[in-house]
Amino acid sequence: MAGKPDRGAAYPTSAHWGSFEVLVRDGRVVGVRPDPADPAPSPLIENTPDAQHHPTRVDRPVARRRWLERGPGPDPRRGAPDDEYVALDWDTALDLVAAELDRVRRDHGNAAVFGGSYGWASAGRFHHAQSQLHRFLNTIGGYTRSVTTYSHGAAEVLLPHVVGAAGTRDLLYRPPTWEAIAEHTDLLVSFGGLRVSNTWVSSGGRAANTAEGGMREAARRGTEFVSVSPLRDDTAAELGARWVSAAPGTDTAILLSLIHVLLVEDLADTAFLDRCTVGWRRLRDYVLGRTDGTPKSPEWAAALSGVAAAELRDLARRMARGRTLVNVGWSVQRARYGEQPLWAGIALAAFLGQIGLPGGGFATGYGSMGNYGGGSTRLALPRLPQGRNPVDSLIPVARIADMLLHPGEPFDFDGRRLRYPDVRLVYWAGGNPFHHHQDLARLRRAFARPDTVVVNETHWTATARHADVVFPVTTTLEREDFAASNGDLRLRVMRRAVPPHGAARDDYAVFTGLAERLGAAGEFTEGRDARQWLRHLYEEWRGRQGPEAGLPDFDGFWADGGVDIPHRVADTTLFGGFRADPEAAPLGTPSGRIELYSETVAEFGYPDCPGHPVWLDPPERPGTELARRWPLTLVANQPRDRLHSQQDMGAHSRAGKVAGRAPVRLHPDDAAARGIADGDVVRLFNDRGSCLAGAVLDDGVRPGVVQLSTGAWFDPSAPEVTCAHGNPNAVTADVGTSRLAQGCTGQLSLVQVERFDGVPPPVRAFVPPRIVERAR
Ligand SMILES: Nc1nc2c(c(=O)[nH]1)N[C@H]1C(S)=C(S)[C@@H](COP(=O)(O)OP(=O)(O)OC[C@H]3O[C@@H](n4cnc5c(=O)[nH]c(N)nc54)[C@H](O)[C@@H]3O)O[C@H]1N2
Ligand SMILES: Nc1nc2c(c(=O)[nH]1)N[C@H]1C(S)=C(S)[C@@H](COP(=O)(O)OP(=O)(O)OC[C@H]3O[C@@H](n4cnc5c(=O)[nH]c(N)nc54)[C@H](O)[C@@H]3O)O[C@H]1N2
Ligand SMILES: [Mo]
Repeated sequence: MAGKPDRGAAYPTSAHWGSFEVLVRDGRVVGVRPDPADPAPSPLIENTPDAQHHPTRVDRPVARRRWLERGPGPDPRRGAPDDEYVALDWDTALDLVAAELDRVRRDHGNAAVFGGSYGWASAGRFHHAQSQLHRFLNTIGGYTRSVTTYSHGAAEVLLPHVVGAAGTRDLLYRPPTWEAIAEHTDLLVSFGGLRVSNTWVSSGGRAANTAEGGMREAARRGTEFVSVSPLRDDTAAELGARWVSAAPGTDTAILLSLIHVLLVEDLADTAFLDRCTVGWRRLRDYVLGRTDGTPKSPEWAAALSGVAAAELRDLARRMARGRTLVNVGWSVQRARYGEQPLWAGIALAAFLGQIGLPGGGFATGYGSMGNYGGGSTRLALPRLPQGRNPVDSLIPVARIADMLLHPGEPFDFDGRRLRYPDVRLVYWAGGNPFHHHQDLARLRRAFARPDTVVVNETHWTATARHADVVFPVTTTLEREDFAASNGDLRLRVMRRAVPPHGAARDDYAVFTGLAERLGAAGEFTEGRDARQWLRHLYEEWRGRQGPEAGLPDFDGFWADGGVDIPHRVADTTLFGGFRADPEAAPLGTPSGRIELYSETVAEFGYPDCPGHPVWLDPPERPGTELARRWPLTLVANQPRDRLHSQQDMGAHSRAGKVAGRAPVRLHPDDAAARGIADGDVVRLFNDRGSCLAGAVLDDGVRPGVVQLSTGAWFDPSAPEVTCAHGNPNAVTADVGTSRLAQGCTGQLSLVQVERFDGVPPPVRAFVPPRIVERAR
């Protein structure tokens, strides 16, 4: 038969990777179509059809056989690849988990329930898994929570000391738009590049991907770009950026040397420094070597970074010539001593005297997320209220394994000495720690400790496979919601496109079921079903926008498929008001000024984060003792082909695999020295662990660097390697940025790479576990 094939009905939807339509036939997603309003749709949407109906979907509630038979308790076999699960009906599964929550809170107190549950879950303002979990746990007495993020944990803790809490919020959530950069910025120097694939993603999804076009437009209108990074393709070729290929982990040295040049060549803006900062003379003395005998000169930085001294000198002079923006990407702070490049970056912008000028100064996040530079939202978006957590126990998010392995032990965090709680029950919904955490072999030992692990999941991730009870939950395509991210252009309706997979229920239904059993249903649901919550959250948000916004009521919004978001802030000059009058508009720091020396931080007495930015030599860096055995620096950055571990089984993600494994890029010289050819299976290893990956030779990778992005589903099924599939967290180090922020340091570690000879073990990540029927 001629003519167009039947592509099915189209349903608009939103994911963190954009707004698009799914095409549905006979209750199945058969394709996707980009939103015509999106100027640069992300290819990540191509993963959705396969992921939606994949055999790894969890289709019914299950419990681990050993947990069912032996009862709650530590279990070193938790997560064993050959573990068996028993299928349960919903009532039985909910009864078991409710009883276990009750036992733990009664016998050990609510702090023994860890509900941090970090992760990205899915777009959608109501069915947000973490919000649902936190709200539920708050109705039953609270939980130990986690604070800060894997994304920019060092920034969240350090920056309030340097520019105050409001200044930190502005930096992270209200940066100048790409439009403002195009208008004002002569030179944008970005540490960590401006990776286009990272801008395909915004937390909560975005109506249109405007970042890619924004960068191009700035380049067209004359903004010049410099990309300091170990990878040439960290910045789009069309921007014509100068690539400064630097050894990873040495940005602080580079930044200090740029300040050095400004000082010795009399290019520093001392009037600005006097008026708007405190402590600059102390930093100056350190940079000039007066305090430690080591001038932080371009020659000094060149030896560490591999960037020629002449190039650094030239860069500093160029920066002082016009309107310059210093961007420190989040990757740069996701490493040991990650506080330092942020602080040094602000210091450089201050020595340039550019903070508070339109398109100038300091920023952190361009190229890290799609909505950064895409405007901001003045009034909070609709959000499920989470209630109040009466438990004050907390951990910095990336200290999860330490917490489970060291209950009762003290740790430092931002000037406080805290103790790890004795956690008995871990509940995860909407995150994948066996994707996101470092040193996964250690995390497996940590997950053996609690009595019970409960996971709500759409798919059989490695985290679900470390759970004692798994509740199958719906994907966004199986429920109704609406989506928007900070700075978004539109609040968009997400229609239900297909029926729930198997027996899957919404997270909301799971927690309603548990709340009913624990006598908290009234408080948790407030008598609303999901549709009524959507109406309620929308109307509450509409009320806050004021009548002048002219927003339709819920029925109108739902029928139209979305509304433009009012009160968007399209243009901001960071710290403009402060610069104009520091007395009248002080920052929220103790001095009211930008603190290039912080008395507060100095008094914490942390050798790994003293009172002003300093160069601290990380243990895992080329040239260090460890580098004799592990000579290559692994850059574990964000994957181009998906979001984190989500939809790794999708067509687009699969197409990027090499020999069925995650692609690892290395320089042809490093490959040749190891007898590695393009397409070979290779083994990355150090003392912590090992993983297999598929080699890709690329001279756009700095020699001495290998790049293996995160997100290949962790596969511990082969005894000879920690992960057969290529999850870099098999080899990364589980250590905080410093005692100040305790942020994630997964971006950089040292490894050796060798060709894997012999028959590589199969990848079993996408084979679901064995599930047996319950014996009667
Ligand atoms: N080595 C190294 N490690 C890193 C990083 C790095 O740079 N290097 N980066 C870190 C960063 S910045 C981040 S943000 C983290 C990301 O880590 P995560 O956010 O944990 O990664 P995701 O794969 O997005 O995990 C989300 C999980 O939620 C599930 N999910 C989706 N929708 C729903 C839902 O509606 N309900 C429920 N219950 N579950 C759902 C998905 O199936 C998926 O398993 O990784 C960190 N890890
Ligand atoms: N497609 C896609 N986009 C994403 C995500 C995803 O999973 N997939 N995740 C999202 C999330 S949660 C976050 S937090 C952001 C993260 O945003 P970023 O942290 O900015 O992203 P990364 O890709 O980890 O790192 C960007 C680049 O920094 C460079 N780099 C690494 N170490 C160093 C260093 O020491 N110095 C310098 N100068 N450069 C270095 C690497 O070459 C790397 O490619 O990305 C978001 N965007
Ligand atoms: Mo992140």
